Amino acid sequence: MSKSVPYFSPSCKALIFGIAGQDGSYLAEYLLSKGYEVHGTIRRNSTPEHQESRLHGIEGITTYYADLTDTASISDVLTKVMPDEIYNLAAQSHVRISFDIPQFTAQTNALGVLNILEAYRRICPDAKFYQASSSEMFGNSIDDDGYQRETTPMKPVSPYGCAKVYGYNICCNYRQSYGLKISNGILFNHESPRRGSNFVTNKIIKAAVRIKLGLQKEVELGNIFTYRDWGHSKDYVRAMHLILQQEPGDYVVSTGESHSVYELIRCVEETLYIEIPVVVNEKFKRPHELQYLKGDSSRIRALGWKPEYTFKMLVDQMIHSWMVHYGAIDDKTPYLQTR
Ligand code: F7E
Repeated sequence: MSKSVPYFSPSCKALIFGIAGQDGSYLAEYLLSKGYEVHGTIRRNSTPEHQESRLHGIEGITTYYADLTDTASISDVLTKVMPDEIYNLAAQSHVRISFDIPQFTAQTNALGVLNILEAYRRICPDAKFYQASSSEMFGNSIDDDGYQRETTPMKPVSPYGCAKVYGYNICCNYRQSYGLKISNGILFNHESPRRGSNFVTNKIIKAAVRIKLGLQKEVELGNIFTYRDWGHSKDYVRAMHLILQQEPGDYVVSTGESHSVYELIRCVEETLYIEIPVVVNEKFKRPHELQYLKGDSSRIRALGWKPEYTFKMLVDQMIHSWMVHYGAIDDKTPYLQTR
């Protein structure tokens, strides 16, 4: 254990809002490995087979139906669990879709945070609270040295970003007003084989594997000249936990490396020895685009955190996962033999 992480009791109880998501499922595994008792909320959807698909094979977690827009469900789960640590990872997380459903996005990503905070300060105010804040809050604001950091002004360019800024600010306000142990992780893009396939990394990689296997001819994309700082979700859930072991505060979590969507396509092409024909479809463009993200994570790195996955390792792992999914290789095949 790194020096900066104080001792925490192995009987610690964690409650993860949004446990069935990419980050929720990795965080559950990570906390279980540290001896936590792990509880989490899931949201009802019409295909029960998919509801907990990322949680299959994770033993020892307890799940509850709850929704950030349903205040009674939040109070109920907090009262039942009485957690030591609360992680709010629940959100409408797709930026382009937030332009189609802006009110739902605000109700969940903005007022939903307030709903949890209000219940938490009444029911279990001694707990620590982590809020999943996002680099999308910065919009096109960049410091002179080309990075975004904790002090960079927030100028969001999407309904998603605007709602996340509210979530961030209300967390800071409740920390100051009520002395609650609330922290924000300002996470830059983070991906994995568990990423939804309508986010650009997994959409491109899934299509590339299908092209390689003769199942698809091309991929339809929006703006491929934007830049993102892509890390691995597994590295980022370690950061979430580390943040809650500190004095309450706000931390950027990023790799500090930026690649364009076009560079990602080139990297996948070179790894699979294929060409990926791209058809631009306006449907996948956003009315207002965030052009460039590169995060300075010095503050959390000073606590001993650093990413273990490189961009290429992330891409290789995601390719491998789709190759296994389509039966082209078995899961014992090493990544470098996916070609
Ligand atoms: O888009 C471009 C798109 O949807 C990345 C979420 O986790 O990270 C994520 O938000 C870039 C954008 O992620 C397509 O225009 C081109 O410039 O994978 P994405 P995102 O919008 O950056 C932040 C930090 C969050 O907090 C969010 O929750 O790729 N792009 N063509 C496309 N994007 C998608 N999805 N689909 C396309 O066809």
